[in-house]
Amino acid sequence: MVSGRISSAWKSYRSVGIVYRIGVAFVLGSVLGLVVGDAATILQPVGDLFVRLLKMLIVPIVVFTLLMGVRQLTPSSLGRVGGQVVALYAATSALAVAVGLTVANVIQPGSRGLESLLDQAEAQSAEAPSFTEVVLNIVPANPLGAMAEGSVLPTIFFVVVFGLALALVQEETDDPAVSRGIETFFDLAEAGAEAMFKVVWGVMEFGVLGVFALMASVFGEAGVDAIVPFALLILTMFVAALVHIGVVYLGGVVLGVLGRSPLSFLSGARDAMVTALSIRSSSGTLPVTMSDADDNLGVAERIYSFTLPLGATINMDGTAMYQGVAAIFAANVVGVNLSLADQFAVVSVAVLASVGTAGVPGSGLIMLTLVLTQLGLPLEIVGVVAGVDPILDRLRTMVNVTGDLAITTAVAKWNGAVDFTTGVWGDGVRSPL
Ligand code: DAS
Repeated sequence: MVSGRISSAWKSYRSVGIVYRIGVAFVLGSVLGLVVGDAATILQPVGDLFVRLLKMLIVPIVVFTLLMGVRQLTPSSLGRVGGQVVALYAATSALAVAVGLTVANVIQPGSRGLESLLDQAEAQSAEAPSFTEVVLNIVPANPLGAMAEGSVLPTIFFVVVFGLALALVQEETDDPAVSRGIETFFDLAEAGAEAMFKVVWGVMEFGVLGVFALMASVFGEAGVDAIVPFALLILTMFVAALVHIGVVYLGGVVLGVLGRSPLSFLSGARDAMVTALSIRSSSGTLPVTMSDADDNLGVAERIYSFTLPLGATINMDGTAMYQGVAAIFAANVVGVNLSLADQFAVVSVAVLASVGTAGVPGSGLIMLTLVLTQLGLPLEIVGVVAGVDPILDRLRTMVNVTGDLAITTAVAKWNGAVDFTTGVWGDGVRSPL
C-alpha cells in the first residue's frame, strides 16, 4: 500500500516539468530560509555540489553544440541570402547584449539583498584583464590547454574556427576517405551534443535539490531583503526586452528597412510571440513562426523555410540580452564592476555561443554558466537565478522569435520576396493590435 502511494507520488512529481519543480524548490527553499534563518546554511554543500555539476558541463557543451551548429554556416550552404541573414542575426544579437548591459547598468539588479552570497563565492580576481588582453586571450595559444582549464572564449573561438575548417574541407575535398572522416566527426559531435543535453537535464534534476539548498541558505542569511534583487532582475529583463523589440525591431527593421507600420508587424507576429511566451521554446514555436511569416507577413516560403529554422538555432537575441543582464546582476551580487573589456567578453561569448545553443527551455541558463566562467564570477548565481528562470525564459524566447521574424521579413524584402498586398500589410485584413 505504502509503496503504491510512493510510486504514484513519484509519477506525479515526474509529470511536472523540471523547471516548475525548480521553481517550487526556489519558493520552498526561500521559505525554509526565512523560517530557520542561519541554520539553513547547513544545506550549503548540496548547493555547492550543484554548482560543481554545472561547471562539469561547460567544455563538453561548448565543443559538441558549437561543432553541430557551425556545420550549417559554410558559405555554400548559406548562399547570398544566408550570408545576409547570418550577418543580421549576429548584429542584432550583439545589439541585444548591449541593450541588456545598458538597461542593467541603469537599474542595477543584485546591487543589494544578496550580500550573503559574497562570502560563499570566490570574488572575481582583483585586477580585471584589460581590453587588449581580453581580445588577445580569445585566441588560445594551446587549444587543448584552454579546454583543460575550462577557458570559455578561447575554447569557443577554436571550436568555431576548427568546425568551419572541417565544413569547408568537406566541401572542397575529392578524397572520399577525408569526406567520410569529416562526416563521422560531425555525426559524433551531433551524438555528443544529444548526450550532453541528457546530462544537462540530469544536472537540472539534481538542481531541484541544489536550488532548494541555495535559496534556503541565501534567504537564511539575507532574510526577506533577498526578494528585491529577484524582482529587479525580472523588471530589468522585461524593460530590456521592450527596448530591444521597440527600438531595434520595430524602429530599426520594420520602420527603417520595411518602411511599414510597427503595429501591423506586431499583429502579424502575435501568434508566434504568444506561443513563445507560453512554451519557452523557439524550436517548438517554429511551426507558428513559419505560419505567421507566410500568412501574415507575406514572406515567400523559399526564404522563411531557410531563415526561420536557422534563426531558431543560432539567432537568440533574447538569450544574448539575458547574458548582459545576468552578468551585471552577478557582478553586483559579488560587489565588482564589469570593465569595458568584461562587457566586450560578454558580447563575444553570448553571440558566439548562441550558434550552438538550442532553442529549448532553459538553454539561456546553461549559456550563463559560460558567461560567468569567462568573467570569473561565481556559478552560485546560476543556481540562484534558476528559480525565476521560468519567467525570464519566457521573455527571452519571445524576443528570440520576434527577432527571427523581423530579420526574415527584412532579408525577404531585400530579395524581392515579400508580398505587401497580403496579410497584415495589404487591405488591413487583420486589424493592428
Ligand atoms: N528557451 C530558449 C529558446 O527556446 C531561450 C533561452 O533559454 O534563453 O529560445
